[in-house]
Amino acid sequence: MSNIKTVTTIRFQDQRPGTSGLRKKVSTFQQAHYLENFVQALFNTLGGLQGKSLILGGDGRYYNRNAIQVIIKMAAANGLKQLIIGKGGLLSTPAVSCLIRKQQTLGGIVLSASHNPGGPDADFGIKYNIDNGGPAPEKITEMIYQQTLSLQQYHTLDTPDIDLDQIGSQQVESLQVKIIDSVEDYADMMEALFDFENIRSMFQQGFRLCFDAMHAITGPYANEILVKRLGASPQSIIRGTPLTDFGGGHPDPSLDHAKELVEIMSTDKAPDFGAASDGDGDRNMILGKDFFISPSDSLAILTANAQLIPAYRDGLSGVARSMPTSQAVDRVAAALGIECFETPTGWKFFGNLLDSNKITLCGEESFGNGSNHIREKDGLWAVLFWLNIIACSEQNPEQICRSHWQQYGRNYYTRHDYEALDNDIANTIMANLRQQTETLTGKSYAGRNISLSDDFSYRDPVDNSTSPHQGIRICFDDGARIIYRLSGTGTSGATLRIYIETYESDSDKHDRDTQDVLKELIAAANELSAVKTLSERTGPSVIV
Ligand code: VG1
Ligand code: CO
Repeated sequence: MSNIKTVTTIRFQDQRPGTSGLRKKVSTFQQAHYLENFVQALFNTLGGLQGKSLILGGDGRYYNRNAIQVIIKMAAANGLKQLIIGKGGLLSTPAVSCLIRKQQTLGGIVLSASHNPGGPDADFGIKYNIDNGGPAPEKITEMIYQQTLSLQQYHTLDTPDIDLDQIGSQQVESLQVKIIDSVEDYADMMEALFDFENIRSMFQQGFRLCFDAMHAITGPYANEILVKRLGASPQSIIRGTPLTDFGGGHPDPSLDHAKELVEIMSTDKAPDFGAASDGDGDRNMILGKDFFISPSDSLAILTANAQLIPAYRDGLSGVARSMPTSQAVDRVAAALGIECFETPTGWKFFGNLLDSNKITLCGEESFGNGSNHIREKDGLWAVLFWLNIIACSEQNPEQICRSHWQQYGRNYYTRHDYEALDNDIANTIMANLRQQTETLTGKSYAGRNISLSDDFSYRDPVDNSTSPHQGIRICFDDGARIIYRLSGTGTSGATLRIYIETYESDSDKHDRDTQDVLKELIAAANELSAVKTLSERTGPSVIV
C-alpha cells in the first residue's frame, strides 16, 4: 500500500452530530480537512476495518460526488475491505438501511442534509448508520465527536477518482469498490411487504396518483416501483429527476414546499391520491383530493389498518412515536391492546425498540413513518402502505381519515417554528421555560389545568441509557399539550419548535380549522415562553 498518505490535520470544534448526523453549509464541508476529519474520526471510532464492508451513498445533492471520492480513498487507506456504493453515488436513506441489513455490512454512510436545500450555497450532511441499518445511537455519535476533538491526522490515498456510474467492481489498492443499482434491492423489499397485485389492479381500473419527488432522490425509486412495477402512468411523477440543487427548492414534503402538487390535488380533475418525499427519501406527505393528512394522524391510521397489509397481517408487537408527535396513535394502540412508546425526536431512538421486537411501527410528526422492515423512516414505504389500504378498503384518503376520526376522535395538531433565531435568545427561551416547569403544575392556562410539566428525559427500556433535555412538556388534564424544543438539524442560528395539540372526541366538531381550534393553547404557548417579546418576532416563520 505504497500510495497511502498520512495527513497532519487541524482540528474543528463544531463536529458534534445533531438529530440526524452532521449537517453544515457546503462551504463548511469544503474547508480543507473538514470532511476528512469527520470520516477519520468515524473510522477510528469503528476500530479495525480490515475484512469489513460498508454501504455508501447519498441523496445526490451538490458535493455528494466529491465526498464519495474522498471517502473511497480514505476507506482504502484505512484498510476497509469493501465499499458498496449506489450508481452515481445515489442511495436513498431507506435504501442504505435496507442494504446494510441485506448485505450484513458493518454499517453505512449516508450523505444528505435531508429536507434542507442543496447547492453550493446550501447544506450538506453526513451520517453513520450501524449494522442494524439504523442511525448510530448517541453513544457512538458522541465518540465520533470526541475523536474529532483530539484528531491529529488522517489517512488517504493518492489515486485517481473512481467511475461511479459503471455498475460492477473495481479495486482501489486492497479495497473493493462495488457499484450497484441504487433501486433494485429496495424495490424488491417493497414488493415483498405489500400487496402489489391488488395495487396494480387498482391502477388498471383507472386509479390515479401524483407523486412529487421534489427533484430529489426518490424520482428513480418512484419510477421503478410506482410506474414500472405497479403500472401508474409515467406522468404521475412530477419533479422526478434528481438535481444537485433540487431545482432550487426545499426538498421538504410539506404544503409550503410542494406547491405544484398541492395545486394539482385541489383542482376538479385532481388524482385520487397525492404524495411527496424529501431530499433523502425518508419523509412522506400524504394528500387526498383537496385534503391533507397530518403525519401524526397518518401514523395512527397506518397502525389502525395494518392488518390489511401482508407484512403486518399477523399483528403489531407495539408502536412508538416521538414525544412531540400527537397522541392519536396512543388511542389506536390502546384499542389494539398493544404498548405505545414515547421516544425523543430522531429515528435513532426507535432502533432498540425495533431490534428487540417491542414495536413494529413507529413515526414522527415531522412527516416520517416506518416499521421493522428497516431502521430508518421510509417515504415510499408510507406511500405504498396508503395505496395498499386504499386498494383494500376501496375508500379514498379523506374517507379513511374521517372514519378514523369518527372511531377514535381527532387530535388537532400544529407546529409553530421560529427559525434562524439568535442562539443566545433561543437558549434563554428554553432556560426560562425549564425553570418554570418546576412551578407550573396545577396552574391554569387556556381554560385547562396543567397536570404535568417537565423537561422530557428518556430512558431506553432496552439498554437503560438515558437522554435528558429532550424538550419541555406542558401537559393539561384534558390531554392537550404544548411542547417546546430546539431543532438539531439546522445549519444557521437556532430553530425553536412549538408543538401544540388538543383532542376532540365529538365527530360533529371534526371539521374545524386547526389554528382556530388551537388558538387559546397557541396564545398560552406564546405567553409561557414569551417567544415574541424575546425573539422580537411577530409570529412563527413556519406553521405546519
Ligand atoms: C427534524 C425532525 C425530526 C427528524 C429529523 C431528521 O429534527 O423534527 O423529527 O427525525 O429532522 O429528519 P429537528 O431536530 O430539526 O427537529 V430528516 O428527514 O431531516 O433526516
Ligand atoms: Co429526510
